[in-house]
Amino acid sequence: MAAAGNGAAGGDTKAAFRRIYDVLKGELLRDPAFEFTDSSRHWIDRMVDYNVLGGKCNRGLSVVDSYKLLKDANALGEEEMLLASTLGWCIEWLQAYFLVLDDIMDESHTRRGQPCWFRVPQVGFIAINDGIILRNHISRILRLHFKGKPYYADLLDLFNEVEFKTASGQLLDLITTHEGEKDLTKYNIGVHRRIVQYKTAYYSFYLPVACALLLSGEDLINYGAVENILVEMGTYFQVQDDYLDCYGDPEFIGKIGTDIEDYKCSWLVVQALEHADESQKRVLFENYGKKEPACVAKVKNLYKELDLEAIFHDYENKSYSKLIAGIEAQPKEAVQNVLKSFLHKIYKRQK
Ligand code: GPP
Ligand code: MG
Ligand code: MG
Ligand code: MG
Repeated sequence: MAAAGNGAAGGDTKAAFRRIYDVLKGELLRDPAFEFTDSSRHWIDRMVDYNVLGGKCNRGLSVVDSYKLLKDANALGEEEMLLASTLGWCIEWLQAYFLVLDDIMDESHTRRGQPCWFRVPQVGFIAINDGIILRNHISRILRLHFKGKPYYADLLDLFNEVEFKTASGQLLDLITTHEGEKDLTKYNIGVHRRIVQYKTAYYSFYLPVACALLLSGEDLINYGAVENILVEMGTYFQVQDDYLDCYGDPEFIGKIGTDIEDYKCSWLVVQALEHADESQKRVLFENYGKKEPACVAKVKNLYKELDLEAIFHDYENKSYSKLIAGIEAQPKEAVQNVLKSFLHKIYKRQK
């Protein structure tokens, strides 16, 4: 059997991973549901390319890398690579589904360097149904490639559970931001933590490693401590996302930040509230959550005055040390390697 892929997320792994995308998309396009008209098949083809591709694939590739580390193998056999990559792509599909809908809810403009899918002419609210189709593609992929495996039921349960957690986090994110009830005094680090753990950490960090564990024949019940570390890592990742929303270069991160305009309970506004004096707080109360560029500029100026950049870099260093200490307390070396490899993918990321 040909060995596919070598090294953690090396070029070969990426290319082999990418090839599996074409296989999976081909299978979905051959679905009897799209036999009747070419236009429906073309729509799905374009919609899937537009929304599933173009990201960093950190989540998807982490399934492959984690599986390799858990098996302590330099390379995977063809069948193992197919299974691990397929699960990786299921997470990329899940991410595409979330992003299509999140961009509508956040009224965002760009994603991965192109207009958000719902802003593409002739798409509009069809994007909502496309989101539902992307979600259902995951169940079809899992059925086609995993039905009959001893861990099939656990996989379905895992995806369902993680989707529920993410949607619950999205709900917290959205209702905390509720129009008409703007009250910055309710924003604090505890509220922020709850939102980001649910809306980001489970699907972005726990899910890839949990998929690799199930593939290795492990029972997730024995990995509660690993779950906790991954949720912490995901929290750090979303703090970076909040930071980049304001300080990232839109050209580079591929999206224009909307957190200030959207009145989000972002890590930055929570820090600003913690460090501001009374008059600075007044600036925040008067300008946060308003669409006018002048109001956004006032908030950004205040962030500068409070040197939130330095506060963020300090947070970043401390989070890293804490995560490494937690990882090194894990009894299994292979598990330590999985967690470290994931952490090093995101530490000090710029996009
Ligand atoms: C990221 O929040 C959270 C998600 C993409 C989860 C969405 C969940 C749904 C059930 C739709 P974000 O809005 O900060 O992300 P970004 O900055 O990438 O828009
Ligand atoms: Mg959002
Ligand atoms: Mg968003
Ligand atoms: Mg964001």
